[in-house]
Amino acid sequence: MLDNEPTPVDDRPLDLPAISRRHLLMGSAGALASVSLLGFSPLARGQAPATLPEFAAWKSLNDLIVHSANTMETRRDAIGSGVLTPSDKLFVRNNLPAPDASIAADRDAWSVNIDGVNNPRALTIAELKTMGVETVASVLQCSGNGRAFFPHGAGGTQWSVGAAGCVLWTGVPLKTVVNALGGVADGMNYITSTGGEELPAGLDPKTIQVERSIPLAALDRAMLVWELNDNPLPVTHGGPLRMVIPGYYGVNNVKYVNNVAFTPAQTDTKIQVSSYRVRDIGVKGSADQPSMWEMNVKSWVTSPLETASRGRTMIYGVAFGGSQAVASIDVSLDGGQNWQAARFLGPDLGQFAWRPFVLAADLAPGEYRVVSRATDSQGNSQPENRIDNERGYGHNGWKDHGITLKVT
Ligand SMILES: Nc1nc2c(c(=O)[nH]1)N[C@H]1C(S)=C(S)[C@@H](COP(=O)(O)O)O[C@H]1N2
Ligand SMILES: [Mo]
Repeated sequence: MLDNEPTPVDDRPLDLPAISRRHLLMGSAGALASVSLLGFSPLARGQAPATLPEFAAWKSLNDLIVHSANTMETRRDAIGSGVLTPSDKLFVRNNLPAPDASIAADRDAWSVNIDGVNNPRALTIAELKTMGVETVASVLQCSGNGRAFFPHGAGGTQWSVGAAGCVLWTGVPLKTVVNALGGVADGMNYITSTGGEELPAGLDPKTIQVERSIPLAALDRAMLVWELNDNPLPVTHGGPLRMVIPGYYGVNNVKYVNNVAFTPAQTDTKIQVSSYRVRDIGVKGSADQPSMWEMNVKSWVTSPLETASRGRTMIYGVAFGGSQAVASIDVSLDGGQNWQAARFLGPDLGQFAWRPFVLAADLAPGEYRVVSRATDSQGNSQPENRIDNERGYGHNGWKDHGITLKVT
């Protein structure tokens, strides 16, 4: 196994037999060192490694909870009240070991094959950069963000709130590329993106490859991205090139993308067919269940989280609409009995961005249950309760995301 997860493993597609670990270690000496340093050996739950894995060594350790060598989340108290998440605080989640840093040695030479268009061909980043460029702010969030709040013990990384961040992506809209290649071929219904990780030998690629299909309608927002927060996209986050689908869960944002195909049907990879499927507890994943595509409306308080002094307290949090813009945010200090409108803070970076919020509260000594509830531009509000499901996906219930504040 590649992760520190007990079985059933995670929202990742991997159920690798023990021998496969050896295949995965066959890479460069550097990869070998980083693997043995943090180990893919199981860590006891709650026992975090004290260091960052080599491929994410540039990250801010103090701002992260390191769940495993492949999974790091932003600490709730490190999210802050900023409009954007600094790259060194952004969560990391890899289903497969990250490729070697050398894949970004010559970024402009990275090539992506575009298929299922009228004039299919491969394009380098250098060529993509001549076709068009846009910047979008969007929330990147893992499907399992909030999994730790499911009482049935949903298998996988026990993310709290920090498997999410709001960042700037710069690249070319996929639609621009497709138009330059004669448009989408007839009869195509999905956009299928393939991750460029090297796959271990001896295993059926379908069971491990990160290849995801999303509805063709997402062509209006899809981007091929080479910058994160105004800097070259780190390999840690999918550089040199990544597919970004604003408003869609993290897994659809394929890193190290080397193939984009317009396809009549969804890919038959395991990560598409049976992983990332929402179903009742105890039920196996299958293609007839909803896939983790568009995100829903969500918010949480980020400060203060435990204690405050009596008097005026500024309560901060973040809110986003998911696939829609967020429209309003309410905060309750008594566990959801009474609600007050909070104020959005800072510039609005658009439909797919999150918005920090703040509520000024005058607090007498005592205990407060602080919860937040966002509403999107279509009038959808966060539900009170989570919808229980086998893998703990898509949790946007406001009750579980609350905090208990002691005011003295
Ligand atoms: N090629 C590739 N793309 C990938 C993954 C991966 O393992 N390989 N993980 C996916 C998942 S499950 C998530 S949540 C996001 C995490 O992105 P980040 O590591 O940049 O935060 O990347 C997605 N894209
Ligand atoms: Mo994810």
